[in-house]
Amino acid sequence: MERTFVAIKPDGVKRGLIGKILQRFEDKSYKIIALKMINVTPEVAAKHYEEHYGKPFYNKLIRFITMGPIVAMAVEGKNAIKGVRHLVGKTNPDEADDGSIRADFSSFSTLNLVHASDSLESAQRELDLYFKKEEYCDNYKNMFEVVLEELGD
Ligand code: FUP
Repeated sequence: MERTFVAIKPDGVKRGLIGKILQRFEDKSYKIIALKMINVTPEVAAKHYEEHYGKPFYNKLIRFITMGPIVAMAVEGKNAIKGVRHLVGKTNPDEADDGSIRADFSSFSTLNLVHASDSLESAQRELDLYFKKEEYCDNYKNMFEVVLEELGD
């Protein structure tokens, strides 16, 4: 199982889409093992987006992610990093596959509702940036795990 970091960005929170977005991950049998609403500080934002430092859209990106609360979560599942990014859709909502969160709910590149880690390394780095060890609640089985266990998998 892989763990990935997902955030519902301030546009998703402000637009009242927290429930609908969370539902997409639950519907796909991913397991939410940490969840909290937080205001991202400029320091955390800079660490999160350090790979984009100096790019033309960087300042706007930092202003955007710090403009209101986000919902941060740790999501677990089989091939979760690739699978969650597929559910989220391409960066530009105009290019995202139909049925993805970004295609269905957004039409602006900056206001693309969700962040999801793009590799195992980024996932670990981002999870460590947002969550302390004691904030994980992975002491339960979701239905997917229960069925797999019944199958003897
Ligand atoms: P993604 O992995 O799809 O979230 O996209 P990136 O990590 O490449 O970019 C992070 C955020 O920067 C995007 F969600 C939106 C913003 N961005 C722009 O505003 N313009 C760009 O050309 C690229 C990214």
